[in-house]
Amino acid sequence: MDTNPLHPGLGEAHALSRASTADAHRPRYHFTAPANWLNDPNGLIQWQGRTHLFYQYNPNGAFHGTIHWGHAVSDDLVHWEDLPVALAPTPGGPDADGCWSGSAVNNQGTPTLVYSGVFPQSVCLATSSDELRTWQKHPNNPVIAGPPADLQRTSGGHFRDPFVWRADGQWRMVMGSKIEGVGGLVLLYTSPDLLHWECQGPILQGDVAQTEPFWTGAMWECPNLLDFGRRQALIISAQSTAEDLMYAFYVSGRFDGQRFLPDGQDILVHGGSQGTFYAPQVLAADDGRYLMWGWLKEGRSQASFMEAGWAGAMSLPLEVSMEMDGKLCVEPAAELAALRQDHRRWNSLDLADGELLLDSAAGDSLEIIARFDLAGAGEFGLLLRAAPDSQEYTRLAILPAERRVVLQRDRASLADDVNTAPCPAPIYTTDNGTVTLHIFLDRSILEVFVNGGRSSLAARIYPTRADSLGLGLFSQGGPARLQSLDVWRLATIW
Ligand code: DQQ
Repeated sequence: MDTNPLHPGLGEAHALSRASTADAHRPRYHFTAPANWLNDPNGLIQWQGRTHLFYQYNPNGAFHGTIHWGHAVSDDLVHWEDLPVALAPTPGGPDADGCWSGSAVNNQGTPTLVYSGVFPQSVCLATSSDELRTWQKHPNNPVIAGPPADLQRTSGGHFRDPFVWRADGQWRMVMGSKIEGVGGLVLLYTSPDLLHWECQGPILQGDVAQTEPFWTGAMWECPNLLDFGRRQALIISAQSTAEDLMYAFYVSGRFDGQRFLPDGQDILVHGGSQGTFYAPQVLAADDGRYLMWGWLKEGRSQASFMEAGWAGAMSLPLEVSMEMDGKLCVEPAAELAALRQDHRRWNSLDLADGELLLDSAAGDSLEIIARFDLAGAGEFGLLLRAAPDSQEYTRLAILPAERRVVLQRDRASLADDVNTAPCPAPIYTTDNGTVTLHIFLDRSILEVFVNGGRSSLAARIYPTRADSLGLGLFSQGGPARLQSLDVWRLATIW
């Protein structure tokens, strides 16, 4: 096998496979690893104007195991260049079983990764002296050997995903943890130097028995703290069991430096009961925006993705903002407009009961902005990846009476090992009776932003037929009115 210098052990063929069109499910403008397994985004940092994305990566196959940190860099948030794998487990070291998730900081000019060693779960450091290209592990690792003594037993040793920032002249860090039988925990630590840490206790604790308005699971992973000035937000990924990663949610409220006092919460990006968008990490960008990437899980069997040779994708670069009422909005970053090609527009279409395929806008790599009147009976919306004979299609339906958007996947794939459960997302407010769906379709990925990102959803679909490319409109149970429809084909980033 010829060797790819960036990814030892991988052949050139693997490295080039992202650019190939042979695999009909491989995204064209979402970031994926050159091959094999990818999960959480890690270590997001901007350094000398470039954005670095690290990610949980298994170079040994398309399955979760021997977790390394993959690394890529971008000048524009959209196109990525692979860099050498940043971290690999050290036999006999605190990360011998994997370099799990963590974050990156600029420590007085020294780029520093703060990551989870396993097993036992601990906090480790690595620094770079060649502009983030290669990384040296700190001789004092682990800098935190495990959860505080009183949590050692009750947490079952679950203690991971350091998220570090600087405030008031010290380093602060939140960690994910749990108390068995009680719920998830976010722990706060402080440090003068990233080496010596003091636990300040939990800032927020979940209730595993509470299932409304949604269940927050038994273990909290990948906490992020966002500061919007008057208010703050914690983004948390909820795990029910080690095998069952559910979804990311947020809690908004006030963080007083010791405790997080919540006054609102919601799912961050919807995706049905087995969510797709998970373990997001937020970057406080140089230009003041909060940018976010999440892991888009696979929705097909392990046998299928192992056969494909790759698993997992990053979400688009997303911007997170907070409304006056504490609600978080998630929108695609403006930089994505650079990918737009072949614009088509339709204005003022009255839809009778039935379907209308738009032949000039077919494709599997599309950006779509559709504005509908919310008034109307029954349900209406878009058909995506539709075969000409309707054997396969995905429906994105607006249900006005229920104030919901539902991604209906029961006909999305003829394969029998894929998740076809419906994905609902709420319509929170209408803009003058209009509902706007901003949709990114990238082969097996769908990301949808409703009314300026006041709610959003992400899902995976796996059409089997090469001609499942149709884009259309439908109305069922009454007429509907489309105010406008904009469609672009999006260029590939590879
Ligand atoms: N993924 C990492 C953990 C984290 C989990 C392991 C979330 O650090 O808790 O790959 O997906």
